[in-house]
Amino acid sequence: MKLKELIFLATILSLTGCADGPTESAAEFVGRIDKEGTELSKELNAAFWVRNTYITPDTAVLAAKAGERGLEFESKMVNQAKQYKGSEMDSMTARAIELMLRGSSAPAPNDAAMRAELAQILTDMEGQYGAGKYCNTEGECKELQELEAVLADSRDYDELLDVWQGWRQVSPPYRKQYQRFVEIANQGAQDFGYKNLAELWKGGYDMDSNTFTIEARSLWDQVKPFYDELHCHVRAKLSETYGSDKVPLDGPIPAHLLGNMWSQTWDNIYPIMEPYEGVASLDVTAALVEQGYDEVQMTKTAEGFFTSLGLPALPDSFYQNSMIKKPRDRSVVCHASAWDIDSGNDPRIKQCVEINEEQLGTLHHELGHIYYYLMYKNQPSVFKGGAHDGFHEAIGDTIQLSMTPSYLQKIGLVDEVEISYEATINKQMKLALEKIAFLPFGKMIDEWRWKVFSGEIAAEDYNAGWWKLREEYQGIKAPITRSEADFDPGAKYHIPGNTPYTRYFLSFIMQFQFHKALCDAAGFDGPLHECSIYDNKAAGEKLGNMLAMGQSKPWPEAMEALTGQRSMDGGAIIDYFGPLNSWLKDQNKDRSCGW
Ligand code: X8Z
Ligand code: ZN
Repeated sequence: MKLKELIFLATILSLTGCADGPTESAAEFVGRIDKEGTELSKELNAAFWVRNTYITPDTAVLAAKAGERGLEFESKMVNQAKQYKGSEMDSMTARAIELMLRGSSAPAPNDAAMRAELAQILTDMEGQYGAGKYCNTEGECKELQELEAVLADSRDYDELLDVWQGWRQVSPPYRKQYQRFVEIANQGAQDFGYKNLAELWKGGYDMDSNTFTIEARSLWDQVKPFYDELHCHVRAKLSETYGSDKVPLDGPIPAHLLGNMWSQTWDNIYPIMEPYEGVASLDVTAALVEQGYDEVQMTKTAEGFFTSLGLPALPDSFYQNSMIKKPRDRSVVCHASAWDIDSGNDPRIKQCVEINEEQLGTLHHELGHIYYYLMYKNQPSVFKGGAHDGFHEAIGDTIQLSMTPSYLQKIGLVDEVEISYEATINKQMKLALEKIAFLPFGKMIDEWRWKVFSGEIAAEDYNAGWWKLREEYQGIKAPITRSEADFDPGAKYHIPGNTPYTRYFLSFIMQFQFHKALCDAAGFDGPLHECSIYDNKAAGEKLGNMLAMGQSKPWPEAMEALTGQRSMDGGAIIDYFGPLNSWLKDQNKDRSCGW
């Protein structure tokens, strides 16, 4: 090395403090990051919020710049945190440093130009998705929510196909950017000390990444036989509806017939699947519309469940600052989200609320995030987070499992509650089409990304790799020929939005575990699917105490505080659906299942 280079290196080292070791104690470092991080995140959130609720070239500039500053902060923080590895410190400081070293979903590379490019790409991809539209040959244009409504309600094979392929035209323009994102974020992961971004993502669960992979796989193995029964029955019914030339009885199901743009939940085709016609058909959407619910009332209904448990009312600022109605005059990112702005003092949701049952469910989901924010508000900023990301996703959904017919009757959304075997099977079918159908989808998205990040799926094979996993896990297939000119993974929000997805798979399993534990706490004695914890303060206290822990402790401790178990377990979801599982086995006994 030449003298000039040596001097340069020495200057850099002394600037970053590497040459002499850390200049502050580990506890002082954590305290300083807490303070600086809180300040910075307030500012960055402001920029990202405006970007998400007002997509223009100007807000892209603001958000990308903010993102760049966030990445710079992260990069410095991680490089400093590394210096404390192996030093003596109290357990709380050690936990804080461990969490810092985990990095984020798009970890910052050491190189400043790469950080700028990363922030730019992420801002741009999310914006393109958010502003996406499909204009058909007649020149009629539809936004995502309108296209989703066609997928949900139409039973016309060709019309479904048109919107299915139409929405997928949004993503090829950012396929190249995604490829570049993978390169840069992998560099970030390596700068943090991981092999690649997949290893970093899998490293966020208080166990080594291999153990986590095995754990997630074994949860899937636990529930797969039930999924296979559901798939078999749904395929048979769709074959009756569309004909066996369109839906052959021995292969995967065409992906546009399942009532959802991504075939991730299938409850929209419940009318085709209803086991006992007309029994206990609860039309919550009709009740909401008839009773003139608006967006605020829908949100207050969801809030009412949380407060019935003894959790606090939402602050006034929540209603003032949230976006719960789709603006008419501009593009926004409609994909629902919850925001912890100003460290628990200004929580907000962003959702293009429509007056229907599904959106009421999503409001509960989002408020689950909001109540987590409120309950861990007094933790230091590094501990503000779910015990793991699946916990954060599971809270609102756990509450939804308590929205039983009796609860809906209590709040005036259904007239009378029918109690019979047939009513139970119908109710379980509707829920299984949402919760069980989702499981392989929840699992495969990150299977794809893990392979993309590790290089097992090459950039030239993004689309083929995607459909291979769609078929393997979900037993579905693309309804028309796809090629590498397409970028079908990119037509799902979480890919351009870069939100890890295994969290939802875990959540869909754990929410039944949580529901069971809360029903026990409430002293409920009966079949799990009949339990509602509405108005029960004992259950609320148990939930609130777990939420208040944030991520201050490894997740098995939070799990134990709530359920008494220290691991994730698919037993509760299988138990819950016991009656439907037997019913499906009986229906399928003369069918040949599998694909
Ligand atoms: O993205 C979400 C939430 C926001 S965290 C609306 N969900 C996943 C999805 O829509 O794909 C909730 C369930 C799965
Ligand atoms: Zn969520």
